[in-house]
Amino acid sequence: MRQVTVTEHLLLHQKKSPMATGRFTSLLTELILSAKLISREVTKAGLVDVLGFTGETNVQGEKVRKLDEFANNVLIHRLRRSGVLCAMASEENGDLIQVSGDLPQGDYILIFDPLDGSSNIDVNVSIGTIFSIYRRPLHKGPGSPSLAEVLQRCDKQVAAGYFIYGSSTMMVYTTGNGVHGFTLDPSVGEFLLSHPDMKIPEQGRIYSVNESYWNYWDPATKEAIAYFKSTENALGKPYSSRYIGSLVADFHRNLLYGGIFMYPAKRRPDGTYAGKLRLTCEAAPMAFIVEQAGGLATDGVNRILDYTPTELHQRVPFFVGSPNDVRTVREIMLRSGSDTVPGN
Ligand code: FBP
Repeated sequence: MRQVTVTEHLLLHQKKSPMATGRFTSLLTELILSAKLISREVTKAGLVDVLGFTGETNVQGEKVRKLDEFANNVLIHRLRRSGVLCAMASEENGDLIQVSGDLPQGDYILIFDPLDGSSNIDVNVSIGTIFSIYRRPLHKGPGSPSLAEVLQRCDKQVAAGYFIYGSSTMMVYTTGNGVHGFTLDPSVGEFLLSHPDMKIPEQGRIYSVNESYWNYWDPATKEAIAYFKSTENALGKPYSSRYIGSLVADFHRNLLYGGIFMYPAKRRPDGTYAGKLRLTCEAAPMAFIVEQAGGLATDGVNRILDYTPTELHQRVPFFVGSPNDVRTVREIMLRSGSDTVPGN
């Protein structure tokens, strides 16, 4: 296959995608440089002092890992200088990250999870960086965007993607014209097209969920998980159980093989239910990608892309993958009247 770089791919798709403007290309170029710097640090993690914790605690109340902080700093530093952003938001930062006045600005908004799969960071298991891009709504006057301008309906994303740092480093992204995968060739330092026009199989054969939370799920959720383990399902035999504990890695495998990743809502001490994964920097970008690949993404019932975030770090129950499987979960949740799903 002729070697096609990301920039070339964007230019090739210029006609089809209003996104392929020089400004978007420079945004993607800075994201790609950041990912190369993060990938280099991840691959030599055991040799340099980037394993373990920084001693800080992030806005999620989680202890910050050195590699997470490294990735976050690299992305903020590089993207601030892209000249095409007006604001950023990171899973690691409580508030919006403003692109200060003396640097050229643009009208793109970038939301990202600098290093997804934090429980796997220090143990050489695949992790990733997730990104989601919006345009600033038409606005009057100078000044940085307000939170309301950033928290747009999730189907307003103009691009989304992830980098996966695994046996190879890959980039998978969409601008609304299908999903395309590129593999980093370390010998030339370029991401080259390796998976054009990715499509998720209609029918899955893998289910990915952390079953240790069984006792925190509501009956409808348990019924849905039991479906994938039973012999009475669409396959006529149990789906294969695979759970890496890195959303990017579990999602990527299911995108290629067909399957469903689930992070259902868990019951909290006060008896209410809540999801774990963040809507803006995890669920929404993965939902845009999977739908562009022919799949579906819901909170069990409602389409993730129909959500309008109410806060930057809002969490949602998340079910994503092959359409037949996500639809099945929805039917079970509606039939059993799950009270974990907003508005159900
Ligand atoms: P981070 O972005 O902080 O890593 O959190 C998200 C995540 O690690 C996902 O990648 C993964 O799917 C999930 O949390 C694992 O959670 P759990 O350990 O509860 O199964």
